[in-house]
Parts: sequence; C-alpha cells; structure tokens
Amino acid sequence: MTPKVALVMGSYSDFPKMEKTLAIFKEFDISCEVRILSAHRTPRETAEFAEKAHERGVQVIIAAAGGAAHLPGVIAASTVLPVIGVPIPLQTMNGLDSLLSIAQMPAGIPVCTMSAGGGGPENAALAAISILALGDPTLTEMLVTYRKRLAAKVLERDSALQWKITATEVIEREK
Ligand code: RP5
Repeated sequence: MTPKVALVMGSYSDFPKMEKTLAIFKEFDISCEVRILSAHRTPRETAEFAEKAHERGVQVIIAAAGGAAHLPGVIAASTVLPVIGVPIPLQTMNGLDSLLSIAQMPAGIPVCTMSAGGGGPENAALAAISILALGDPTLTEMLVTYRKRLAAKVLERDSALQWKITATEVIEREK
C-alpha cells in the first residue's frame, strides 16, 4: 500500500535534520515515502512527483529545503494536496532565508510553514498526522495521548523544580 504521507528533501544534506520527522511517523506507526528532489537541480522530476502524488494515494506532502528554498512552493504549484514546508537553517543566514522563501507564497498556492529549526521537523509530522486524523479516530486518540504525555512531562519537571527550590531554601535557612 502506498504511504499516505511523503517527505521530500531538497538535498541529502537535509536528511539529518529531518530524521525527527520520520521518528514521529514511526511512533505513530505511519509509513512515509521519502524522496530527495530538488526544485532547482531536478525540476522536472519534482513536478512529476507532485503531479502524480494524489493518484498514488498520498494525502499530505512535507517538503524540507534550505537557502533559496523553493521546493515546497514548487511542489504546491503542481498539486492540490496539503503541503507542509520545513525551512532548513543553513550556515549563512541561520534559516531566515529558508523561512521567508517558504512562507511568503503568493495568494492561491498555500504552503503551511513550520519553524526554521527548533520544533519544525517534529511539528511537520504532527501537522500531517492531524490532517490524516480528520478521517481516522485512532490517530486522533494517539494525538491526544501524545499531548497528555507532553503535559505530564512539563508537570513532572515543575514538581521537581518546586522540590529543588524548597530544598535550597531549607538548606539556606539552616546555614
Ligand atoms: C537546498 O539547498 C537543499 O534543500 C539544501 O538545504 C541546500 C543545500 O544543498 P546541498 O548543496 O547541501 O546539496 O536546495
């Protein structure tokens, strides 16, 4: 069966930064088609991929690129599937170039843009899963559980911090 999500990267050099996206898909037991296609170096193959994605059964496309990051926009130009763009920070401008290249799309051709660096790669997977979850109650449940786990981790750290502050105060008082 064809995977319902596709992850496309502009270069193999983007792959290490996008492994977190694949880890989230693995956690949710979602298989993902993974490709390297460049808007500039392989424009024909990129357009062909985007044009045929729908008929292959792909429902959401994640496109990651850095620098003059046209890949998500070029893919979005050739499909009406939702496209989630992930700006990859390169050394020169720390991701601002990639972020603006992906986010500043002209009206009519949307690209849902994630953050450059930080949680961008993970959030791309979670956003794709939210879209798939519209027609899949099991995925909705899994997303709810995922959020509960995140909240539990924060509250656990909060308790640990409160305990540490109290302990430090007691030690200071008894000095
Ligand atoms: C972009 O150019 C790619 O997405 C990558 O982030 C950047 C640099 O590519 P390489 O020169 O490392 O192949 O198209």
